[in-house]
Amino acid sequence: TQALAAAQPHNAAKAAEHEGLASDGAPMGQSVEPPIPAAGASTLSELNLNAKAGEAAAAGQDPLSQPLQRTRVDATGQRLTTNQGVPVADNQNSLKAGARGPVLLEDFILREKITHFDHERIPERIVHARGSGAHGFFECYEPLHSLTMAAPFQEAGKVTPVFVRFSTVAGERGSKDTARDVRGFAVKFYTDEGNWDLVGNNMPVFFIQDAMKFPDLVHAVKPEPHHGMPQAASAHDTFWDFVGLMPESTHMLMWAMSDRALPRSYRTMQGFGVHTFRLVNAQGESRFVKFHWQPRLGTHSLVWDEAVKISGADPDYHRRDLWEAIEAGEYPEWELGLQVFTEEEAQAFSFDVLDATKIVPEELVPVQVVGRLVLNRNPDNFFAETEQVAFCAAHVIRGIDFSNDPLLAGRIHSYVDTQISRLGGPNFHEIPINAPVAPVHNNQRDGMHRQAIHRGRVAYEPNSLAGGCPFQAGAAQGFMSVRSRQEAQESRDKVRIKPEKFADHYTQARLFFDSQSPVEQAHIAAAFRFELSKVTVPAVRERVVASLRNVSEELAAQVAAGLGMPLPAALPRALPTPAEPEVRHSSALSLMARPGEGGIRTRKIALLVADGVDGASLQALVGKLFEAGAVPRLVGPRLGAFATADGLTLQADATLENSPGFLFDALVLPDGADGVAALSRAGQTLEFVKDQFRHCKPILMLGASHALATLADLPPTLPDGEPDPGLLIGDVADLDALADAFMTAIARHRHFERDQDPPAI
Ligand code: HDE
Repeated sequence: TQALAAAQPHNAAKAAEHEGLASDGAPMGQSVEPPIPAAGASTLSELNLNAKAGEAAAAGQDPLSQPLQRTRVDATGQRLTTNQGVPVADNQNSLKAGARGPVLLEDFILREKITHFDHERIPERIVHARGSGAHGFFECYEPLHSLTMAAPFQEAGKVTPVFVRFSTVAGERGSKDTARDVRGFAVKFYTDEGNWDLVGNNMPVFFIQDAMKFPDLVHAVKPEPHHGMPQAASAHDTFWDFVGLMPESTHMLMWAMSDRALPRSYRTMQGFGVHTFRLVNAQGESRFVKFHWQPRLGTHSLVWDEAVKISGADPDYHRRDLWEAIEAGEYPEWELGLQVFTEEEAQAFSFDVLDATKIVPEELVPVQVVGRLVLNRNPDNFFAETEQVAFCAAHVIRGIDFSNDPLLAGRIHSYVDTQISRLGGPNFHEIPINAPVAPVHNNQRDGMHRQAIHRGRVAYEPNSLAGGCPFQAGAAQGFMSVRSRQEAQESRDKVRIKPEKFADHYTQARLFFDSQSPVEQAHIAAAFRFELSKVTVPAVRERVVASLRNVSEELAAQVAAGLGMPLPAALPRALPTPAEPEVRHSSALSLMARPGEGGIRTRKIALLVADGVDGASLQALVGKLFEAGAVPRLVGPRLGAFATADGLTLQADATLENSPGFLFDALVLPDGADGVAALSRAGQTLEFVKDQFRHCKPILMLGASHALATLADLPPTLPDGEPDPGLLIGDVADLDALADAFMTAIARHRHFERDQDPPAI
């Protein structure tokens, strides 16, 4: 991984920069001396030897495509200047006529500073405003020549730089990370044949089938327009009113109400391209494809009560998690999987592959793993990179093509269009984070914020004055003029209708629900109950429950009971007798199906500390957890040093106040009667223990700390009388065995055997 990391154009200088060694790296300060004009200069501006003309760009080179290094600014050792490079002597006082006199209009330094500040904000994204990004690379496992010409898949071991942005959908830019929401999973591949953006989500289906409905969907889920509430939440009348009237959203609602809407981390969620795309090979043969990202760490989610609490204590929970993992060298990793199938196979499916509310079950078309994605560098600057990155569903490269999915068609239009207002004009492709590493040559010119300085007098094609350049790539270069062979043409009458199979709104919703483990099903029912309990209009609640009867009678009954309402009649179906599905149970749809590679790397573990605890056992545990790659933290009633019963001094890393229990994946309660008594005097300790228990996380109680279990009213066994495998109680004499059992319990993530609704604690 490190060798590959070093090979990345965006990464090469990172280590040196951090150590301040970037001598030939980022220019110090903003201004860079222009190079001497090239010998043999031939244009007018080159001949007049004006130093500003610079060297002619190397043939075929896009001056904008150099690694981001070219735009990095480092002020170390530099003096303060204005934007014009004029040194600023005093950055504290404006220019006045006398010490107590009026500020002078001529103070261009003050005016420049304030004016720039006044314009610092740009519009946030219409959707997916809240997000976090990172750099990395995609590595291909095997060449896929028979499937596609796409550049990243042409050689085993080929590495393509990427920038990835994860996001929530509904909330504004400053909203919390742990909202119940779909997550965006957008990947920009800087391939040597141009940028390819795979702009996906962490759920493989969508709420609607046709782009025509997207503005309606977004207006319904965003804060209600009259009072601007609620923020980053779908639990309100307008959202449920809309989806209740759009039965096609039912399948996506099952995903959105599942724990997938509450990822533990961006690092532990899957990603999906959602639409059916095409792969096209050098012969122009195309096959359909669905894209899947599978996290190496496995899939893991929060529970709702925990997500709500985290949103208060750390609204940046996912952003921080991604940042810290990368800074620690624990590079997040996913494998790319493809489901490839032919046009003929698709014709025979019981569902329509052009319908973005349908999946292709993995049991029907297996997922073939073709490469891996590694995120190994945090951005230098949030605004310049994460905020200004512009993904676009229309950015495909040769070898990748669209299907006729009508939702995708709208996206092909929308992204470029929205960037023009968000990023202030048509030249946003020149912003460093968006500039391809492949050369860019065309006759598009000018416009707001143009940076490239195009040479010569020809800006049209065909031309003879510039030798016909830039010339059409054409078939001779292997770029086909027919992008992909299409299926047999259907009737091309102009119609505003849907294909027949789009009308089956429930078969796959049922497949999803039936494929969940009992605890996941219970969480789905609880999520519907919670969301609908926030709806104030009873008819809206009823319509949704009526629709759920078409998915699962059991689910509908549970939700109705939870809302204290009688079960309404089932909603009439658009298609009374849908086609028999090929797959009725797909274990791949359960989060439990992907436990990951095991181990406890990067899990955050709290060890409570106070004066009088047993120090040696805590120290030993910290060492073991650290060795296993976890992140142990000593949490005390305050910061600073604590004197342990056995004469050690332990420093707290965090406090019960600034780092509540729900921010950790597991908890250790220490031995030492005095220490336990001190901890129990702080009210937060019992909340800490209760939250850990309620969220089904592992707890290790050493010696005297068992008293805290009693104080917190923890049930001594599971509801069925069996011992709780996530609750480890023992004496420090058995520390080694306890530590091993604890780490095994942490590796399991949660101990849902203990999950009860309503919670016992
Ligand atoms: Fe998007 N979507 N979308 N979307 N989408 C945007 O583009 C749109 C859809 C997705 O981190 C916008 O740059 C339409 C599906 C992600 O910057 C906008 C339709 C999927 C991101 C837009 C959809 C997505 C966006 C807002 C229905 C999963 C964040 C700002 C036809 C496959 C990218 C922007 C980032 C962002 C339009 C539906 C994923 C308005 C019209 C389905 C991950 O252009």
